[in-house]
Amino acid sequence: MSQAVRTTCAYCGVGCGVVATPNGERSVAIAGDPDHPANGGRLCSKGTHLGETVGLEGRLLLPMIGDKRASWDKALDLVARRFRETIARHGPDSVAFYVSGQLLTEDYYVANKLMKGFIGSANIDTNSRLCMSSAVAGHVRAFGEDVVPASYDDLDAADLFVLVGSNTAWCHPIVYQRIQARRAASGAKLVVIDPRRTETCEDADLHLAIRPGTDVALMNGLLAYCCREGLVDEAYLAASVSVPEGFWESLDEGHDLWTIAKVCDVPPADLQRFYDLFAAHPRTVTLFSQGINQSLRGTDQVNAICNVHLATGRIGKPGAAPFSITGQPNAMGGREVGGLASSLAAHMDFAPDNIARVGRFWSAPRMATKAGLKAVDLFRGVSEGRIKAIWIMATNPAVSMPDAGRVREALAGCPFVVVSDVIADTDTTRYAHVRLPAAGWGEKDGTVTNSERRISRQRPLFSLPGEARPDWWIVKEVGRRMGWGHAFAYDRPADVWREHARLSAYQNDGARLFDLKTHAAIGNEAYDALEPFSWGGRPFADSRFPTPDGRARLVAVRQAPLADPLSAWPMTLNTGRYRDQWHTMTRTGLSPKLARHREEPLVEVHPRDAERLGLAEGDIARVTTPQGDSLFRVSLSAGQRRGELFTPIHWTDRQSTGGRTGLLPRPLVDPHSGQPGFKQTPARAEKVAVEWRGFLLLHGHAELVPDCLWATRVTVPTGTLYELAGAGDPARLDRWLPKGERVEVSDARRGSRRTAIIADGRLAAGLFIARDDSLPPRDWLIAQLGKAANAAVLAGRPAGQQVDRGPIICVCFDVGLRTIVSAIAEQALVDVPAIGKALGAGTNCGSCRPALARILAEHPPGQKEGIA
Ligand SMILES: Nc1nc2c(c(=O)[nH]1)N[C@H]1C(S)=C(S)[C@@H](COP(=O)(O)OP(=O)(O)OC[C@H]3O[C@@H](n4cnc5c(=O)[nH]c(N)nc54)[C@H](O)[C@@H]3O)O[C@H]1N2
Ligand SMILES: Nc1nc2c(c(=O)[nH]1)N[C@H]1C(S)=C(S)[C@@H](COP(=O)(O)OP(=O)(O)OC[C@H]3O[C@@H](n4cnc5c(=O)[nH]c(N)nc54)[C@H](O)[C@@H]3O)O[C@H]1N2
Ligand code: SF4
Ligand SMILES: [Mo]
Repeated sequence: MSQAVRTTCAYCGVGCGVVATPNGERSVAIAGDPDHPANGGRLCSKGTHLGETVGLEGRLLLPMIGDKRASWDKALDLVARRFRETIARHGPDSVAFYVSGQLLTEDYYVANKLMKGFIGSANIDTNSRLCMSSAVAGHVRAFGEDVVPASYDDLDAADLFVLVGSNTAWCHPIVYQRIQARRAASGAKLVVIDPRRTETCEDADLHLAIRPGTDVALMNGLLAYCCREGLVDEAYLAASVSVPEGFWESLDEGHDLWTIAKVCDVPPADLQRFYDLFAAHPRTVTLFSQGINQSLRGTDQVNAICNVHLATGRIGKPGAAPFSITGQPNAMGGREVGGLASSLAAHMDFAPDNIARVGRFWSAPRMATKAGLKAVDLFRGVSEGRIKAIWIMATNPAVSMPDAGRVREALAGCPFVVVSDVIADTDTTRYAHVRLPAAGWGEKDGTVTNSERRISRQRPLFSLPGEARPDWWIVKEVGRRMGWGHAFAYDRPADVWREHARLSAYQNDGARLFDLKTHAAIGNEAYDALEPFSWGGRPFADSRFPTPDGRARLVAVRQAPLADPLSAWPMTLNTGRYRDQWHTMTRTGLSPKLARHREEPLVEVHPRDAERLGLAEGDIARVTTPQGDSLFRVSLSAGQRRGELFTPIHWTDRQSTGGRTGLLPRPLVDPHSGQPGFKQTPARAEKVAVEWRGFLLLHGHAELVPDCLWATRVTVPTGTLYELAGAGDPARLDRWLPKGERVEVSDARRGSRRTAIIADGRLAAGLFIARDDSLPPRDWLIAQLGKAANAAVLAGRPAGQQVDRGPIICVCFDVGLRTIVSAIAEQALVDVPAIGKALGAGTNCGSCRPALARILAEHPPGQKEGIA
């Protein structure tokens, strides 16, 4: 057993501390770090199962030029030469970097410095543009600087939580658990504002299922109410906030309860209840995420929230703040180094004295003089041939950009594409001329900043596999080879950290809250031992803001008119996340446990819409938008608003023939932030004719996806499962079966066929096809993979036993829906803790607790068992 290492989770912006104990070659035991202030020892399902994702399956381990392996020298020389040549012929703006909130701060800093100080362009943008750039733009408008004025301590002090456009229970589970703990301890209230009824709403005091895109009306309505009821803090406004002329008058008309209820399409009584809760609880934290940011009016929506907090003085005090919760582990670190095309560095913009100051600090030969292209424009630049060389790091834009089909075409036509990734074959690396193998989580060494401005170390657990190298090293080597060796002479992440910290303090004198001077001179050992710390203290506690006059600003924002659905596009497509998958699944996709929560990409539809569209549970539907189309498995959900569809962002060409959500959103953006409006795309859905369904099970890890109408790969213990559906003769699937003894039964009348391949007496594969609903459950067969077997496996179950546990709800203890429902009935379990006592479910990471609460509500004890 090796030493335990304290590090930070690979996934979301909650930034939980992890204690990782390597216990063999690429194997590690994971626990929450009880001493980390972000999580106090807790981890969600994704963090808990990090150990299942550190294997080397699919890793990119060598630099590759085209399909040939290359030495690092050759690959780096080529990248440096092609970028140099392109700049020499077409100028600095003909090249671009597209980077990521999954880089460490040190990686990010070096990439930003190379582009903005040495290449002389600001064409470096990041996937954070798709994620929280509206929050950045809103903060700058309201406070003068991109400062998140909240911390997790505020969650422990709040009396009212308002979650707007955030599925916190799934996407920031430990924040959600902290909210729940506060509610249990103090009776604090929870209001959720989301067009969908998500699991976050399960236990809420109030859920407002507003019409999508009406958040400005809702918040302005609340502000008008505050005005009427005397909740506006006049003294605070007078001392600390600038109010534009006509601001209050603009709220006089059209902001009464009835009008707002109508615009937002919520019951007036519910709206009144929201107002009452707001009035009764001055300690309010409003947490917001992608339902607010990913909108064509994202920045205005952020300011509508900030306006309410500023006007009521609910900011800079314990338990009172607007709180933008960030998505990626280092979204905030990226903002701090200035990794967005619209900022320069260290919370400085492109004002002339900032350019001069940063130029002096870097001794930069060629400073960028203006903002660069934002993500959507940047890929448009590639598509129009203005950008002729692009370097993509730690992001998968062929999947995650809006209108991803056009992004793929742009990359296919780009003269020079470099991709640094940990995975060899992603939908983006397929377009790369050069692939550079980056160090991944568990190997990387540096810092990340979480949602509450807390900086923590990520520390290595394993030595670098193959020839993988950290991103900061790769970028500095290219900088050196482009001729700037002196400026990129870093030997270790701590060298980069010190420079970054010094820049934040350089000629700052309190002008910017972001200032790391206390950590600028630390030695290598102190850096290695760095404990989590946050910068900025309690921002705005002194009621002063980083604007020229020291005052915050109310920003007049109006609800944009709502377009009626067009006849060709009668539905609206909303997109987002699943509890147990992370983005394009390059890592969570390796975990059999995490795969169990949602095995396939679903399109969620309200049952009444489904009826109208002729869709039934389990059907395959084609979702079409003006941008493209893709197939999804239909899931009926009464939690959907009528007229809306919801699809997940996770599935790629690597896992499935369908589920390609990225092809569907339009490349339209918020005018202030450039953030795409991912949450509302005109769409339609229709049933796709399927003649048969089936599944293919293979022993061992498999990479390819069978080419039939519907094929989705699911990682299972010791093998791979493909869920299948199609039309025509399924016989061509036979070529996916390995060699071995073939046993088969078929029923010509029902059109079903069951085939198993037995190699050396063990089950190597199974292919089950049916034209009715006679497919056996998968669990037992999965457990037989690689085990001694004979033709009896074709039954799909052991003789005489019922083994179907139903869909897995608790991935930690592998507890299925049917097991839970029977236990509730048989043991008269009355609440979630009782289920935990009986079955273990929900007692480890806790991510499934909202689901358990829902199951209890749907199948209360005393009711006769029965699941549709
Ligand atoms: N499990 C998991 N967790 C993650 C991630 C992951 O991939 N998987 N990714 C991380 C990242 S990078 C991010 S950015 C965060 C995102 O975290 P969230 O923002 O919580 O996640 P989303 O599912 O994108 O969207 C949130 C909600 O916005 C709602 N919404 C849509 N339109 C509107 C609207 O007009 N108004 C309002 N009020 N709400 C609306 C949607 O219905 C959805 O439930 O999650 C982070 N955490
Ligand atoms: N329709 C729709 N689209 C969306 C969203 C939505 O809600 N709806 N959400 C948007 C948001 S908020 C986000 S954040 C994006 C996320 O979208 P992406 O950033 O494209 O998704 P990831 O799968 O996280 O991509 C990370 C890539 O980096 C690789 N990687 C991991 N660690 C490292 C490392 O240390 N170094 C290097 N070089 N590579 C590494 C991974 O293998 C993977 O290929 O998607 C956006 N797209
Ligand atoms: S909430 Fe979950 S995914 Fe996010 S940092 Fe914590 S353990 Fe990781
Ligand atoms: Mo994100």
